[in-house]
Amino acid sequence: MERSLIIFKPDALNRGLVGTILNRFERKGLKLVGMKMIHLDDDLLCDHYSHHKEKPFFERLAKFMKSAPSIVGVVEGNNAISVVRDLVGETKGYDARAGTIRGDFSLSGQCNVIHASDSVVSADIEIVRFFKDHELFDYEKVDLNYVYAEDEI
Ligand code: FUP
Repeated sequence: MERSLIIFKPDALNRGLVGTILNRFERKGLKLVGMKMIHLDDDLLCDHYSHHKEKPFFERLAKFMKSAPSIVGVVEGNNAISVVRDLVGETKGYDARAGTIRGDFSLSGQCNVIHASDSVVSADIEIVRFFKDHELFDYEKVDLNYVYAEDEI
């Protein structure tokens, strides 16, 4: 099973959308294996957004991401990376399709409420960046046999 890092960004916290967004992942059948609140700092942001560091919007993005705490989580499931990205939608809220999280809750290219890992390689790096081993939990989710067929587990 794959794991994806998700970040509920400062706009999700300030707009009271954390529970609503988490519900989208839970009702899909994804298993929550870790979650905590953190205040992102410059070191974490430079690592996490290293691909944007030279972009003109980076300073503005960093200011936004430091403006309030975020909630980071890890969800697990079959094909979790692409499943979560599909639930999340396109980067810019005004481009994202209705029915996706960003499509339903964001109108912005910056304040787009949620981050999700974009590949297995990124997920591996991002999960280690935000979580220590003991902060991730292995447990048997009781609905497993109703979320998946026997040969999918
Ligand atoms: P995504 O993987 O969909 O989060 O998209 P990116 O990695 O390309 O972008 C990361 C974050 O940078 C976005 F969530 C918001 C911010 N961003 C901007 O503020 N302006 C832009 O033009 C592009 C991205």
